[in-house]
Amino acid sequence: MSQVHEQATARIGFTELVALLHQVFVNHGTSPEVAAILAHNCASAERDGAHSHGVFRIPGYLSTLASGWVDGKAVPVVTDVASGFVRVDAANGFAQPALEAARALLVEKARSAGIALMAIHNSHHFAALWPDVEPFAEEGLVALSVVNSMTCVVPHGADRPLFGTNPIAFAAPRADGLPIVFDLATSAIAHGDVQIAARKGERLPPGMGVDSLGQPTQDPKAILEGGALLPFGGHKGSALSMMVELLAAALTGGNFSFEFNWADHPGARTPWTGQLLIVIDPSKTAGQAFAERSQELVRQMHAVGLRRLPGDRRHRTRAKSQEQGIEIDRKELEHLQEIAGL
Ligand code: NDP
Ligand code: PYC
Repeated sequence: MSQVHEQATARIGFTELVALLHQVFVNHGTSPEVAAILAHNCASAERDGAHSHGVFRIPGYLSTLASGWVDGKAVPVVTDVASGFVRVDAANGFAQPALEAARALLVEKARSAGIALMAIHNSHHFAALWPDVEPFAEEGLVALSVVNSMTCVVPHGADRPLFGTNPIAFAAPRADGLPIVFDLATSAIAHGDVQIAARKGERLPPGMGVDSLGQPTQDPKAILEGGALLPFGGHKGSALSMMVELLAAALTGGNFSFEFNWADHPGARTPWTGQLLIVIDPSKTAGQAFAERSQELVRQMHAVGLRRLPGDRRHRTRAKSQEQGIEIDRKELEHLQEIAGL
């Protein structure tokens, strides 16, 4: 007797996934404008295989919206502070619509002054950071962004958690290829990946976190249930994480990762913090030469044997998704269709 097994995964086009997620967000309390930005962001992560911040995040977005912790209809307030400084109050909404609201002004300032920064506060960032910087490099600019999250990382040499997972993302144009982009948590592993490992019943590599007694553990559940993460690279990652707290919170006017209390909002998942972006116009120093110098650096890296640049895996996955559709867990897709009301 032949048995028909249902495929565990399905494929969906990027535009279709964006439309689906847009409907999900609108059905759960965001404005159509915010939904469009979040849907594009989340679908981009899924398309590029950035799974810890793709559709895996949807339940977290929806529970945080339902809890009233974040305003899904917030309208950001942009202030033109100085020749190289834009401030955005995200009005307790998501960070990406705040970035979008002031993006054109930031680029105009960077092109005029050579450098400009955007300080976003009163914002919730629940996504990968590379989508915030990569588009700047695609238009010839260098961009750096940092965002702080929620207390779950023990500073190097300390006993208890204080820092967030605090990612840093960087993007630079290069002459004959895709921009150079990296995006990394300053914790040894992103919180999202710990959740995914716990869900799959997998153990983590050594050195990622500690249990509730402060003892090293490879059990993701022990980290999530009263334990904590460690910074990557000991004192070095810890210093970078501290820098992110200073730039993303102290400088922007946002909360430090330890400063907000979501206990009164059961279901809240999104860190209420800040984000800093610095954008540089390299044509001010080197004309077109910067992108050529980037290309030369990459060439030399390859010449000494490097096979994988940061971003390569993501762009390979993107190309495959564009050719074959985005591969997504079938049950997850059916659930999204259900909550989108399709
Ligand atoms: P990874 O450790 O998976 O990757 C970090 C960077 O290194 C990526 O640019 C990646 O490129 C690159 N990379 C990975 N492995 C290699 C390798 N062997 N050789 C060369 N380059 C490599 O990311 P993290 O786990 O640190 O972070 C995951 C995501 O979580 C990020 O997008 C981050 O923004 C997000 N995050 C968001 C937070 C928030 O508050 N919003 C908080 C913390 C994390 P590639 O992508 O091509 O693999
Ligand atoms: O994966 O560490 C993480 C994270 C925190 C907030 C959003 N993502």
